[in-house]
Amino acid sequence: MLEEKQIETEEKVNDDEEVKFEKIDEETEREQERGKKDYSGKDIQVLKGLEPVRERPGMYIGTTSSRGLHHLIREIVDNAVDEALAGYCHNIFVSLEKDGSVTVSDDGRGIPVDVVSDTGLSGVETVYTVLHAGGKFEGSEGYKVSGGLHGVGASVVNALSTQVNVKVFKNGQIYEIQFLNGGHTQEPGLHVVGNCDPSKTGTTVNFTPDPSIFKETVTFNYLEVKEYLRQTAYLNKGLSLTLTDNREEEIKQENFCYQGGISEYVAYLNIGRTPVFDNILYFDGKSESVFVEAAFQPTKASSSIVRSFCNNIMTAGGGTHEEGFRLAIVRELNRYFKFKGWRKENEDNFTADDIYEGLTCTISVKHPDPQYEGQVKDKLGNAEVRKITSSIVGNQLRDFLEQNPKLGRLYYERVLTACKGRLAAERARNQVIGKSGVGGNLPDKLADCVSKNPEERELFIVEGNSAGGSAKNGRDAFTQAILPLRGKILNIEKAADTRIEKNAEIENMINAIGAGFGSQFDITKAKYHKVIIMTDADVDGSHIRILLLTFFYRFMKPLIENGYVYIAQPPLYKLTYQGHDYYCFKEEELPILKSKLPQNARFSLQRYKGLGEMDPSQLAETTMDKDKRLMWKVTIQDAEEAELALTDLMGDNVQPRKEFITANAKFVKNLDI
Ligand code: TSJ
Repeated sequence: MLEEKQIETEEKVNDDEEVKFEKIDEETEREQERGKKDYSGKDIQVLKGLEPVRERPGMYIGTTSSRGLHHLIREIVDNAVDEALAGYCHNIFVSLEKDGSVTVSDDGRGIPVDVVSDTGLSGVETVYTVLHAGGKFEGSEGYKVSGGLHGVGASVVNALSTQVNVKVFKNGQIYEIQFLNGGHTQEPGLHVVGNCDPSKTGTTVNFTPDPSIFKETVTFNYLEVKEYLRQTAYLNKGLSLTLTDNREEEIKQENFCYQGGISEYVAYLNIGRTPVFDNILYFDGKSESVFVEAAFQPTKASSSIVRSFCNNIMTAGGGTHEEGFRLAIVRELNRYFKFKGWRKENEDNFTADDIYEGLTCTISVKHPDPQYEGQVKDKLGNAEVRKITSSIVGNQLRDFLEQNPKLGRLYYERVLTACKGRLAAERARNQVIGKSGVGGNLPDKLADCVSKNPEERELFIVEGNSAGGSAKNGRDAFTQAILPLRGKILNIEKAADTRIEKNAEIENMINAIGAGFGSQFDITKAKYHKVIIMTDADVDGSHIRILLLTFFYRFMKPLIENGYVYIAQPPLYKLTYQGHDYYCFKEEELPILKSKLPQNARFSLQRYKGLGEMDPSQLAETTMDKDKRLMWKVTIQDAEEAELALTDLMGDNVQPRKEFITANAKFVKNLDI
């Protein structure tokens, strides 16, 4: 699946400030260009249109990394999907070619070839040379629910390609047009190159991404394209998408076509989870030009999976469609459970958390005028969608439950289990927190820092008492706090939610961070904006890191999501030469350092086996000093890997376990090479 959450953040920052200078530069550069080359009138027009895209590709596709490269395929495929949404296209083919280009073709009506009055160009040329041209010549039927992250489309792909070739099969004729070097139309423009069977219609596009734009890579990743096509197939039931890889000797081809649409998507997401019952509930409907589909199935898993989309674009930030769905199922299930007498009138309603535990759902809406919100514009904002989704899902769920009381009962039992777990956890938490409100008492072992500003406060979680002592003596006591952990912390894989805070080490961390844990965790109360795990660069250290990461992932997830969790990287070697100390953080740095010394230089080398071997000043200088240290910010992916690694660590056989940690966990690899 193409995940877009991070795309926009990087390059959009400070756009406003730069614009003025950009404009001037752009203008002078264009003057120079004109002087240099003899462009035809048409070329200049095209250049003017697409030049901004080449100058600031990030503005149009978010990033020029590998992710942005794959976005090109998406932009083109989305056009063909639009044709499928309009009901005219049933098959889409995507081929990764040997020469580095991509071919996308469909069996739709073919892009219009007639002249568009607005632009004076053929439909095909308009689509490819005018920014935001999409939808301008839309037919009368239906609305355009064009996808595309930024809704920009084919012209942007053209601007960022060295070559684009478009063939349209229509009216028994084959039309062709070629663009070179970022959108320069080649003479004779759109022209007829032959005849075809009048029943054959469609569009075929071949393009080659420009390596001077996509500096990181112009190689498409089969798996990434595949996941996007798979997702698109789930979201458009019955639409067939075929991916072919022509780049290797052995040609690879896969087809995705799901008659079950988003219900089949739920089944796919639930591979490896145990459903409460076999049925996947599916509801759909249309109101005020908004089409809503939702499919869901409860499982015995502890986490929920929610995938939502608007116009086939994933809305990772959720939004009004997710809210409407949630309102509907929480309301209707509670109403039904009480109506049945399973839940007594005087008992509390189940919370959304109870009802969502283990739930897998996909929600897809089609909206003629979607509004996206949030920093990365991945949250659906249209307010009316909340009510529309809620009433469509609510009414149909009500009918479904009335007709399927057995499934209703199973659902009730699942929700009751979740509720009991939640209440038990709350009781346990109250016992711990009890007397002194959130966070309980500060742990005795914590050497806190002086500053009261969470933004500059750092909490070092340090393995072992001796290292803890060094860290305490070497720290900057104004901003750096030390919490030593003794021995192995509780293995949370085994511990139920209710037992978790009974463990002294875990309790200490919860109290030191001061923001609660689990569903009650409140990131705004976190007393440190950097929580730094400082463990030895050996296998035991790796194990403790895995446990800590898994703990944060399960019980303080926002801490990771907000980028507050770090792993300190202590050096592996200290080389002393002529009274100066040089530290190596990675194995491969050592030979490089040695090669820089004069021949026959006399130096001494110390290999650090653990944090405990460093004296306070060394530790402070190498691992804690804000200017010199090497730290690694933990991502959700890291934590997920840690969780997986932990699951595999649970066997009783120690040796394979150790091998596993060393081989599989990325954060271990980075440290232990
Ligand atoms: F735009 C594009 F180049 F990215 C592209 C467009 C790429 C691919 C692979 C397919 C398409 C495309 C466009 N397929 N089908 C269409 N259909 C139209 O553009 C079209 C056809 C007829 C009418 C009409 O009202 O008669 C309207 C449209 C938008």
